[in-house]
Amino acid sequence: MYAQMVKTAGSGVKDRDEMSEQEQDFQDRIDRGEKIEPKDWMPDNYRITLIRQIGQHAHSEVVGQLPEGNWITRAPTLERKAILLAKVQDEAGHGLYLYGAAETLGVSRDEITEDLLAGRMKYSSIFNYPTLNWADMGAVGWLVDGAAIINQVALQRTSYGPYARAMVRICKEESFHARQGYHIMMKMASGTPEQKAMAQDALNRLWYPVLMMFGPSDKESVHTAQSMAWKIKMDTNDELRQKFVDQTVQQIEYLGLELPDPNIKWNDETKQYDYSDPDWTEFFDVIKGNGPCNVDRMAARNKAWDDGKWVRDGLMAHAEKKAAAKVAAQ
Ligand code: FAQ
Repeated sequence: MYAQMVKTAGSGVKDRDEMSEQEQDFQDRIDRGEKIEPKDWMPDNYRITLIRQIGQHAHSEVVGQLPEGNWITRAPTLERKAILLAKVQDEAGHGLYLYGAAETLGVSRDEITEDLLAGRMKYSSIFNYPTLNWADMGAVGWLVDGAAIINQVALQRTSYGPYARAMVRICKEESFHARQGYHIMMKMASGTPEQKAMAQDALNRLWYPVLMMFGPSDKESVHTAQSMAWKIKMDTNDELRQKFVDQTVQQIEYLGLELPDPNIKWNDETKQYDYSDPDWTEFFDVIKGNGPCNVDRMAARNKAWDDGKWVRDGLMAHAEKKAAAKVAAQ
């Protein structure tokens, strides 16, 4: 459905004189900072861009449960197990808020899930990397949720009302997620030499994949110009990535760990840290399906979808039976 809509839509940022009167009015509303609501008129491409971004965001929350869910049974203490369980459950909730926001745009959750399972929609590249040990639970919470927060705090001001409102609650929960991750890192970095080495290794392995979460460099980003004109995105990919680096370097230093990139250096002129770009060839390869865990992640999502069919069918049959009984009673 979403994929069909994309095929029929045009693309490219329009100059004002190329816009219809209706499109100009719409752009004026955006420029005034008004929120767009589900029943308001909107250009087809605005709707499609939102379905793509919100849908992919929802899929990321759900697929994102897999690398951490894998560690629930192996958490080192009961307290850590309870925290991780609550966090992973929150991610399912985030998926639900976001699928709900996408549904206000005229697609059903089933349709976009089928688009994901058929490879027509993406989810965040980061979840195609493995979580090898307990230190990775710290690094995921700290870095992955930390990166997600930087992106999502800005999205609380996005122009589409249901998406912006979903982000408010999600950001509150994400901040708990990032803190529990950083707490694991603090414990490990101040633990035995072996624990500190595990924390360093997790940081080193996840650093570049986390930088990739913000998307390709601004030069390579296809959607940024139009999405920013419509305030679907509030900052460019590189701006958010820089914010993340500037915030995280000091956290790494506080932990007493080594910087994962020898080129990270404070730049007195720009008042921000210089850093090395991730390997963009690897990024494009991962989003094409060739990352270390893409096959496993999609197999897990397909299995969950197939195994859940009897539940969905049962609920539908029950709803139909109830509706028929109501009609018969009238
Ligand atoms: N992974 O033109 P752009 C989380 C694709 S939530 C995969 O720059 P755009 C919480 C992009 O879709 C993490 N694909 O695209 C959590 C496009 O391809 P398309 C998810 C990527 O949309 C924590 C193409 O590349 N967050 O982690 C990625 O303007 C722990 C060109 O790129 C969101 O989704 C990528 N990293 O900017 C859960 C936030 N980057 O669609 C569990 C909302 C780019 O044309 C555990 N999304 N692509 O086929 C956004 O802000 C934007 O969509 C960006 C990408 C910034 C991700």
